[in-house]
Amino acid sequence: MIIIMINKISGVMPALVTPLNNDKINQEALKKLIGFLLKQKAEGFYIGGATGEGLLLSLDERKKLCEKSIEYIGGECTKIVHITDMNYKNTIELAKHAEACGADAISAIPPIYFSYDDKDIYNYYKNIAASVNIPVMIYYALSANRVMPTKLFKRLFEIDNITSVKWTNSNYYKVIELKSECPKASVINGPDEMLLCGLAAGADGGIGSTYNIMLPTYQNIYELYKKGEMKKALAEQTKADKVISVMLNHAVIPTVKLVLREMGIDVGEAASPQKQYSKEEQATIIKELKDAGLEI
Ligand code: MN9
Repeated sequence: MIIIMINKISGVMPALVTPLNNDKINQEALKKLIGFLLKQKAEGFYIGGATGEGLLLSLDERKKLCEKSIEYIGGECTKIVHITDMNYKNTIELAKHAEACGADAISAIPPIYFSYDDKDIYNYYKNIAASVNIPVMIYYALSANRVMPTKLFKRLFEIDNITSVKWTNSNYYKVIELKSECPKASVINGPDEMLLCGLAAGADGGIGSTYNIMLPTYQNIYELYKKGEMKKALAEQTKADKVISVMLNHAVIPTVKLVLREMGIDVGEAASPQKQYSKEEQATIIKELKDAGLEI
């Protein structure tokens, strides 16, 4: 039996945007974006998830994204690679590939659109976990999944290398329950607009799309929360939420990409078939974001 050494996943980690050029990875911009976030002391990265548009990319591009991101990030930070594909064989191939590339963990969501019962979800994760010798993070996003009861999480966390969950869901009552029933589980907050709520419920960190453009704000929330300075933490969360409100009125990924381009990192447009804003729309959105307090 292989013993897996597992450090608890924690901290403030951007859900890395994938720089694209005609739906192909722009390696130079990827290096620049990672450098930009490392300079701001990102503790880890979530690669090729919803924000990274993994499900919209070809298998070859996803592998390249994984290889290059891990190479550019280097050894210090936590590297979590999202590996779900709509096709199960591809999922396992991506899981093994991520492990071979040096990922610290893989993350998966049951293929979106279809419906599953608890047994299907249990088997899905059990088989993925058995295919690698690195930790697995459950990606729990209600927009794509059915509700997973705490008893299902409990059974999943009995599997040695299932160690964490990315909680993209606003039910923090369930986070409190999960943390108390599964002490082993590391819970990573998904909704950026509620990082502080997640931390207050016991979350061990956060992963988010808007961390690409406001990382220091989320780091402040995390540090202030740890020091017990809740009023200041709430002020920082409110600052972030004003910006997020503007983004939610448009479309989050195309808007994050627009801001990064404005900051001088040419991450290109969101993958097809997502929105491409006209010049006028871009100017309006940037103005709204600046008015909401975003420093660009
Ligand atoms: O988990 C992201 N969730 C999704 C990460 O993409 C589904 C979040 O960072 C959101 O984009 C963000 C805005 O709602 O909270």
